[in-house]
Amino acid sequence: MVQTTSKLATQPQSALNSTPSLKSGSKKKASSGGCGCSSSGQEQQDETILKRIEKHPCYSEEAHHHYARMHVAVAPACNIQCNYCNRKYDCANESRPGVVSELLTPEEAAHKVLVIAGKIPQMTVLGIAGPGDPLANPKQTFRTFELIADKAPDIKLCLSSNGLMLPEHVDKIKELNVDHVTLTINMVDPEIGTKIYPWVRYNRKRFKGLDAAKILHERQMESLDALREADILCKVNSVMIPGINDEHLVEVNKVIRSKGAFLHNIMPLISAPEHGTYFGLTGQRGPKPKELKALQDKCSGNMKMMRHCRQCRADAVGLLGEDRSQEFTKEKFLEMSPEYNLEKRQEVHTGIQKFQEELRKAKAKQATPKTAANTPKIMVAVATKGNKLVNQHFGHAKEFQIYEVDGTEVKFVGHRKVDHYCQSGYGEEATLDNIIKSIADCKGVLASKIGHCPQDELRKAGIEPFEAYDVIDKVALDFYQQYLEKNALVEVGI
Ligand code: CLF
Ligand code: SF4
Repeated sequence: MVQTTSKLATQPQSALNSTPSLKSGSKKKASSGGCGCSSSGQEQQDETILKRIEKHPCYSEEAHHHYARMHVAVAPACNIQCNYCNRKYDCANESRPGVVSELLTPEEAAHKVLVIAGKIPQMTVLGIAGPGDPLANPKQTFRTFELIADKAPDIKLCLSSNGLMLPEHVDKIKELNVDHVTLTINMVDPEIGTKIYPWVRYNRKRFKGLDAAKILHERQMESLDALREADILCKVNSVMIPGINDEHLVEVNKVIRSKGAFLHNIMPLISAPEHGTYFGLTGQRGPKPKELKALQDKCSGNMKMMRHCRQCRADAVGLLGEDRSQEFTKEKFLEMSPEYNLEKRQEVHTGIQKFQEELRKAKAKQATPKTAANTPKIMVAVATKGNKLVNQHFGHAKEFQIYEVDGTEVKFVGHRKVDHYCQSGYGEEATLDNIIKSIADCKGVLASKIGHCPQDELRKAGIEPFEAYDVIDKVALDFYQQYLEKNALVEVGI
């Protein structure tokens, strides 16, 4: 076992909350364009887009380690029926099924945002994602955005919709400066749509079967066009439903790409009888992590894939991997005073940016480990509280981030939710079994501390425990080197 600690890793919180000590004198690397020209229009465009997403934890994988989002549940109604939703719970197009959020008025929502903007200055994005469809509730949705844009101008506004009513509202969305819109598109073939959507309400009429799916499909395609024309960044969520649209999502990916979508988020169907949904009651299964990854890999050559989605609730608060919504229930936040302070927030964001710069420099300095010619790709599970660091005890992790490592590159590929092992100071055997099952495809688990008992059990399952407190990339590469040596894949002296 190796214990590593760098200067960078010892000061993440100070870097977030005060002016960091390292100078940021390095020149920005030109992004790699195919022609090698450093000032092409394409590069300028890339830079502009990077600027637009750099603080959005869903649109930028990098940002999700440092910045938080919050949702306000102001939109109860919906205009379609999805077979994975029973309308008692939050919209399953952006949420984990089975969750009920507290409904707010736009004024209550604005108060909540101003409270949280002060308490969690890393919160940079306000999303409206339910509990129904935001654009089936345009009055509440737009009133909330207006109030926030007026009182908290540095908070980015984000919207998620099934797309049925988006073409009518795209001008208003643009006018309010909502720069990020998510559409949930599960099919581009209405025949497949009939297996997902039993009905759609459009122009005050309810349509069923193929008619319903055709209307939804046409409106979703119009929505993609409208968002592209309005230069609004569009992410597409697709729910992967094995046996229904799993193979078809490759076609969906091609179509949305051709229509200018920026990012594709293929999410697993979560289906259980207790959710009372059609799919839950008929035994429709969700995909296994391996199946989901295989599909994401298949689509990744075509466009940017989102792999860090946490299927959050309609009143989610915090970093994507944490849920702080219970700290801000209606009862609690109505008693709190708004502490929004633009200057303080900007100070914290500058601290985060400097810390990110330090991380980039540390990564650039890092020597590439010695590797043999055909080194294998392996997966590792990481316990982290954020900041892109291995900085959490194994027993405290409620999820593990999963990285693919090949000796030179450390790539985030997903996460696995678990019950944390350490309950009131004691390890739970059954919980450990479940954790081991959920990370069974990983060769190592990286955490700041791992108890003796779980270490033994992890080893028995072929998962090597590795203790460190440092930048994830560095620890993963250190582990990889040890893994290769142990498996005699490195030729001595090369
Ligand atoms: Fe919310 Fe969605 Fe905006 Fe993000 S969530 S409205 S784009 S601010 Fe993000 Fe949550 Fe996944 Fe959605 S992790 S469910 S993708
Ligand atoms: Fe449920 Fe969302 Fe589908 Fe409406 S769009 S039925 S709220 S999952």
